[in-house]
Amino acid sequence: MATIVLGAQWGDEGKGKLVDVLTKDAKLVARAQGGNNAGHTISLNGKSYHFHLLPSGLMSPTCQNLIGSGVVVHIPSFFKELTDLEAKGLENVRDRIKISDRCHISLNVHGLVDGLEEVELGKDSIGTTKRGIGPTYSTKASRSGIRICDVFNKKLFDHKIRIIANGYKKRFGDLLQYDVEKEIAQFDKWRQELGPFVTDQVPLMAKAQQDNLPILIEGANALMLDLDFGTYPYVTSSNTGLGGIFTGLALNPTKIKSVIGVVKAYTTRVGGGPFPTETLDDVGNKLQEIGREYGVTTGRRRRCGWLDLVVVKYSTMINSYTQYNVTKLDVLDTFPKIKIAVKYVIEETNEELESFPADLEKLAKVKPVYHEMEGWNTPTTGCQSFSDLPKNAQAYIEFIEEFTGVKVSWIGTGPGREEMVSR
Ligand code: 2SA
Ligand code: GDP
Ligand code: MG
Repeated sequence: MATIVLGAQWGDEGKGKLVDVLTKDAKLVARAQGGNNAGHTISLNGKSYHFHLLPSGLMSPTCQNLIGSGVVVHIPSFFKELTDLEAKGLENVRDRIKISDRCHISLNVHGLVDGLEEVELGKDSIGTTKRGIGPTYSTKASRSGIRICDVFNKKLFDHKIRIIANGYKKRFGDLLQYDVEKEIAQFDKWRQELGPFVTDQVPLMAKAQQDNLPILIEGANALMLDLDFGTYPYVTSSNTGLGGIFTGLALNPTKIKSVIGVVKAYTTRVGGGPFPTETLDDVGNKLQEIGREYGVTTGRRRRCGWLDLVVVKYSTMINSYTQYNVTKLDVLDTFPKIKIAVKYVIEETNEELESFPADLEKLAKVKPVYHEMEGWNTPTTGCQSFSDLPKNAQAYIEFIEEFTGVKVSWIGTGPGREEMVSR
């Protein structure tokens, strides 16, 4: 049976930590979408482990891991991440990771083009991670992409990469400082080393499901960055919602045990795009500082604001969460008053919106309506059970449950593996 972990807001909710907590019961941990734009941090015994492209299931020494076919793979980053994790003391990582032969390759040229496209957009830039995610998925959709299986056919690979390079050269001219022959030579080096990691994911997933193995699926990025349901065009280029799990893995929908929505106790966003509850005052700065809200991949400062239940409810309608993990509750420990957005209104017309709007111009005019609650002014870190939490913190969690109709089964009270209240 499969457990799916998905981000319910704009990412960095703490999915990696929940995956780490649940990995002890899993035999296979799989990623289905995104690439090395993701950044999942796991803290254990005072050490921090960073995952970008690899599944966080590598933390458990007994767990097999899979990079599913919907993921875009930057090969140098794959090897660098393996080496970094080994240097931190994780054992047998190379024996516990497989990559689907259907994954598309993210080339160095895709990363360069990502940067040039952002410059072209000027003030409207998306604020991408510049990891080449958008260009790689564009190449895939335009049917000129290179898949992992193509790497092992040198003639085909060299032909395809030259076509991609030529196309970009025509578009960007001298702005594109890229030597295709150098990247071809790098692949000549990687080819042999890559071989043992590559697998046909379809029978692997089928067998795991036939054998009823506990499978854990790790979402990357989050619903509001979904290519179809997010704040388009300020999104990433994959389906980060439930749909992306099916296109990126051969998963039997009747074998899903739960879909866990990870909800940060406040909201953050990294990069450009609308963010109705963003607070640029002291509250935003305090959340940013206490929550240590910096991008794991790019080091960028994350924008911060109060919890937005309009977003969480919208996300829930799309992803059908069976449970939530509310994370970083401890970050709110010292706030005397805490606000939660419960609806949006457009002030000039007094129109109340039913759901999160598609139209960004409309979204720019919305004013969140807040429900204000008393803070708890008591540390939550170290609480072992729900009843240990201060009464006002319990009320905060219960408010989320009543508003959305979804049970909060885990509450994060610190970055460490043990700093998690289960109910
Ligand atoms: P991209 O690079 O094409 O996927 O960027 C498109 C948008 O998606 C956002 N995005 C992210 N948002 C939050 N966290 C992400 N991962 C890293 C992290 C980000 C970092 O864990 O901190 O280190 O900056 C992530 N990846 C992509 C991105 O900001 C754009 O808004
Ligand atoms: P992900 O992309 O959803 O996996 O999240 P990130 O790893 O990018 O960002 C979450 C950050 O918050 C990481 O640095 C985690 O170590 C940290 N974190 C996760 N859960 C908690 C929590 O409950 N409390 C605190 N204080 N930090 C947490
Ligand atoms: Mg992250």
